[in-house]
Amino acid sequence: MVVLDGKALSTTIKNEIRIEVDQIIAKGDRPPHLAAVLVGNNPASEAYVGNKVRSCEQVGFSSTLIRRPETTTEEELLKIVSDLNEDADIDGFIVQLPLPSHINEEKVTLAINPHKDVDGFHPLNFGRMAQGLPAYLPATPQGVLLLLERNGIETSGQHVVIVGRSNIVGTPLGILMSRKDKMGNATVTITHSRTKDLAAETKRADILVAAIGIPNFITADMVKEGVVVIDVGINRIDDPTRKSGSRLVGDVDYDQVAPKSKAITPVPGGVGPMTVTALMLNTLKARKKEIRY
Ligand code: L34
Repeated sequence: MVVLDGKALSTTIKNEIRIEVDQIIAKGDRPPHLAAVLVGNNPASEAYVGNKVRSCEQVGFSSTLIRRPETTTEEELLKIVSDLNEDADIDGFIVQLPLPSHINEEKVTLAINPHKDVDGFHPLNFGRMAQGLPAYLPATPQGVLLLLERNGIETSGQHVVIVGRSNIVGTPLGILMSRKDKMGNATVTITHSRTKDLAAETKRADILVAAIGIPNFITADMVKEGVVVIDVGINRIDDPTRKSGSRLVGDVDYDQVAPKSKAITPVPGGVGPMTVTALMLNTLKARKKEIRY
């Protein structure tokens, strides 16, 4: 069994990005600049955005964190988005989700200039991705593909079973892995809460992706021997033995499933750091205006 170490790989890739940034600066150009908008005080969002800002420092990017209270109106947020769209010093930006319930996430996403949409959440980027055209790819699916690629895991001809159909993970990952492209050419099954016999589906997976948001949902009886397991879930559960009172677990029961797996991602330290690193790659692409349309 191989542990797919997302934390170590993200350090490697960030060092590669750093070399490119140093070259940009050596030419007398400015480094890439990412902005992140964080509305409210969701502790998970705070941690994720904190990791993004820290990663910017590690790769030599400029970063701007725009924090606004939970009470921010949709109109105020749309004004921030419009200002970032106009700001020539900002190569790309993200609005961290989820947003407070009084703000329409779809409206905010649509307001982002697709050329600065380093999250790849704008329908224009999503549609272009689905058609195999140059586009910003969403960070978590891109991070998963990088983790597979850099660990020499073949996807062509493999049966990939994805549990979860969200707009930011399950659906785009299914599209990317079934496309005729690098890290594609897989036969993809997308399963969800209405799937009739879930275990029958997951047991057929050569590569199983869990992205449902339910702690320890995938158990040993649901996978075949030799499966590659990608655990996208990050769930905080109570643990009185920790001084924080809690710990992070994935959607996969790691202790049970790992012994049956050929390779498996840990939580934390698996897909999460790769998501952040994929965002750094998109921001570098934005600085280099690599995605043209
Ligand atoms: N706009 N909203 C927007 N873009 C995104 O790409 C995200 N996502 C998801 C939630 N909302 C978003 C993230 O940034 C999930 N996500 C994310 C980012 C980083 C990590 C996990 C999810 C991460 O760094 N995980 C660490 C542990 C972090 C902790 O201690 O809580 C890990 O090792 O898995």
